[in-house]
Amino acid sequence: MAAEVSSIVDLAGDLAGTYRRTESSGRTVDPAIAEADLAALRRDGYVILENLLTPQQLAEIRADVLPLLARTGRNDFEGHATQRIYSVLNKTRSCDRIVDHPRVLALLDRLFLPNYLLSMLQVINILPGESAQMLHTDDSFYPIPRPRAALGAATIWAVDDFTADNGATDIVAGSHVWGDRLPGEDAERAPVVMPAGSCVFFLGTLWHGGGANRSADPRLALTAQYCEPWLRPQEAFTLSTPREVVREVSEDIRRMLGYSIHPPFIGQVDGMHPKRLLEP
Ligand SMILES: O=C(O)CCC(=O)C(=O)O
Repeated sequence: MAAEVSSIVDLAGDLAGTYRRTESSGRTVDPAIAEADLAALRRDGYVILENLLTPQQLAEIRADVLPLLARTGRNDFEGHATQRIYSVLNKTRSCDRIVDHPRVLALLDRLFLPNYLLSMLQVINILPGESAQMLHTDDSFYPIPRPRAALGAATIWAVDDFTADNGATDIVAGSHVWGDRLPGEDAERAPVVMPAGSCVFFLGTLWHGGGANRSADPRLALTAQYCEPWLRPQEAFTLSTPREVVREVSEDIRRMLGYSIHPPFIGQVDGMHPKRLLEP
C-alpha cells in the first residue's frame, strides 16, 4: 500500500510499499551491553569487542583467504610488505559474520541513520618487516570540517592474535575529538593488543594506522567499514556485486550493500526500490 505524503516530515519516513525498511539484527544485542560499548566508544574513540568469533569461524576464514593472498601493496599507504584482498564478498562467504555481527550492528544502529551502508571490506595481511603505516582517519575524504560527528566507522578483526610487535593496528586514543590538529612524529600511537576473533571498533574520526611488524610471522586481519546512508561508500558495491551474490548474503548485508533506500529517494532505481532488481 502506498504511503501518504502530505508534509515534508512524511518524506523522512519509509515510503516503500512492497519492500519495507528491514530491521538490523543489532536489536538482538542486550541494550545494556550495546550502551556500555557506545559509552567507551564516545569516550576513547574506539572500543575492543573481545572473542566474537569461534575457532571454527577463524579456521574457515583462514582456509578461504590465505590462498587468495598474492601481491603486496602498490604504495606506502597500502604497504609494500602488506597483502590486501578487495571485493571479499565476491570471493568467499566465510567473512560475512565480519560484516554483519550483531554486536557491531548494535553500535552502528546507535551512531548512524537507518540503512547505513557498508563502505569497504578488505583482508589485510601485514608481513614481517613491514614498517608502520602513516596515521590517518577513515572519513577524512569526506570534505566536511572537524571537529564533527563521525560520518563512518570501522572495525578491524584479528584473525591472528594482535600483539605489541606483530603489526597490530595502532590507535591514538581520544583523537576522534580533535579539530584540525595532526598527529606529530611523537604521536601517542599505541597498538591494539587483542586475541584472535576479537575486533576493534573505532569512529571514522579516530587517528590510526597499521603497526610495524617486527615479528617473524604475518598478521592476518579483516576490516569492514561503514558510512551514513547519504554518503558514497569507498567500494562501489552496487556496481561490483553480482545479483546472485546479493541474493546469497544476509538481509543485513544486502541492506548495507545498497539494496535499501535512504528516505525519501536516495538509492532508488528507475523510481523503484532497488530490491526489485532481485525479483525473478
Ligand atoms: O591493518 C591495519 O591494522 C590498519 C590498516 C588501515 O588502517 C588502512 O589500511 O586503512
